[in-house]
Amino acid sequence: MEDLGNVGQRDESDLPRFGGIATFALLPRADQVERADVAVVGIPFDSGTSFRPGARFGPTHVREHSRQLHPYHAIHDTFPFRNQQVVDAGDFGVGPYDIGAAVDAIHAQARRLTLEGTRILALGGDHTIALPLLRAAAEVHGPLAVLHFDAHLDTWDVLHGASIWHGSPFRRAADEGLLDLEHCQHVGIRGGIYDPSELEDDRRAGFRIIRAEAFQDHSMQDLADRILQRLGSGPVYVSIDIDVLDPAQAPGTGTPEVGGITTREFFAVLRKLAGLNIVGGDVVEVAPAYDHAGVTGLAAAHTAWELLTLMGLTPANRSSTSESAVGP
Ligand SMILES: [Mn+2]
Repeated sequence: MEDLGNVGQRDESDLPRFGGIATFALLPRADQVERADVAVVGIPFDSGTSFRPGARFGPTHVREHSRQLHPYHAIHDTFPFRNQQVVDAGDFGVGPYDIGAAVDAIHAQARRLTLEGTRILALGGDHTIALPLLRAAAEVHGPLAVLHFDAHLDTWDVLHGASIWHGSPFRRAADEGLLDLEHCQHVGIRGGIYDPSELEDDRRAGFRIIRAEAFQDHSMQDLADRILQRLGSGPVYVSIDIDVLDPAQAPGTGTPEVGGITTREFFAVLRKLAGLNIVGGDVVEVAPAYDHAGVTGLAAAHTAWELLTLMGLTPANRSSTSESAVGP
């Protein structure tokens, strides 16, 4: 592989992986390199949560459990930190009291990065943060195909008088014209709904649904093929709510739902999605107070690494890097 001069993970010979301050995957900080293709940012905000709070502590928890992520991805035969410059850009500044002000603050900080050509992988935070991130990404790329892994639809309208909360980001995004309504896909849905009209609303917001039960009835290849067909070749935003996983594999989250998918199923499908034009993404809803032995932190950190790997295999990145960087 051609040496692109990108700075990768901290050298282990100086300090073991368990020592030192934890940037995501022990990657350089944004201020340690000249430019970034992808910035991992933490967004410590959970005031849009409808049930158990605590996702504001997610970014720190995920970083702490990302120390064991390695430089080589064996399935894709690629080095995700070598074919693109990935940095940890720290946390966005965001206050907990005013959801509207917080969303504006996240948008302003995300916009600064996206206008520089840096793609964002955000660590939440609750799912509210997807709305300002979608606004920033759509401003650069136009309407987005959203690939959304979650136990819940998150296309609901108003709750307790709030139109912006962690159950509404994709409804608001559709209303604002940020989504490509022909190319959005939910995966892993199984949460409770009050009325079938919610499913009609969801369809109008541009989504089709692969429920969690489909992982029992279909092969991983079939599911990946359906996803790829639905998303198409335009710009894709990947939003991952850690509650898509079964609570046995990710207990540390705000609105757990039993009957979820496993990390093995999840990664099997994710790894069949190379070639998508991923322009941004998030891993949200990690609430460490409900975690045990770092199980959720590890799942989220590894999920972010899988997503970063896919971002390194996007068509734009492939054309600007060596041919040998391309995985299967
Ligand atoms: Mn969600």
